[in-house]
Amino acid sequence: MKLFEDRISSAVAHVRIVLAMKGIEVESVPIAILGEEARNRSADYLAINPQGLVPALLTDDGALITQSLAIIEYLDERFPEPALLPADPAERALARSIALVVASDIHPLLPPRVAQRLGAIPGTDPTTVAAWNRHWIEEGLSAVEALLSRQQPGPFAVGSAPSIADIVLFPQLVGAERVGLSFNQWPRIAAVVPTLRSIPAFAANAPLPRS
Ligand SMILES: N[C@@H](CCC(=O)N[C@@H](CS)C(=O)NCC(=O)O)C(=O)O
Repeated sequence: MKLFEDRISSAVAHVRIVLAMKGIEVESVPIAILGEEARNRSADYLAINPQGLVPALLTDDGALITQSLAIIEYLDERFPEPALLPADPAERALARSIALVVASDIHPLLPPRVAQRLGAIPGTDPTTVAAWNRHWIEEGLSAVEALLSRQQPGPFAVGSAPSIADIVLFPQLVGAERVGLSFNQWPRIAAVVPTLRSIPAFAANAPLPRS
């Protein structure tokens, strides 16, 4: 399989963490998304992912899969161990809810294309974009904290093993730290961070800093 990726991307980190958890090898195809080297909008790459976003996965059967959650669901179906969802139906739903808070409601407000568009509005400057990012991360993670607080504390976001909730949350937490947010305001989130950092599949696949 081939993974089209830029390691600064938190959506790529979702896929990388799952590949590492499941011990799946892929060929990496770098697709830079920032600066002069960016080629995510090239005609060649748009033929692979019409959205011009990373990640995309080309399977051994020739299927092209876009969207990190669709990719990790595909990987989970093809390589079921370890499972990415808890066994209990209510816990499965909560794990999916947390993943969607991050992937559908926080992350889409933060990527380079949004920052570029915001920065191009007259009267804005880099501090506007930084404040925008902090605001949406803070609001979204506060909702995640409230969801986590409805259940018994544990070493992971939901249940007794790393799930899709941790896989999608962890890269966002790395991003939150990079914009200077402290986990002190979110005790339940703060409690899972050391666990996730201690798991090599997570620690080795955090999104790289944007240089
Ligand atoms: N919902 C998509 C989001 C993909 C996405 O936005 N990727 C970002 C990097 S994290 C990207 O390619 N950005 C390029 C850009 O914004 O121009 C997913 O989960 O795969």
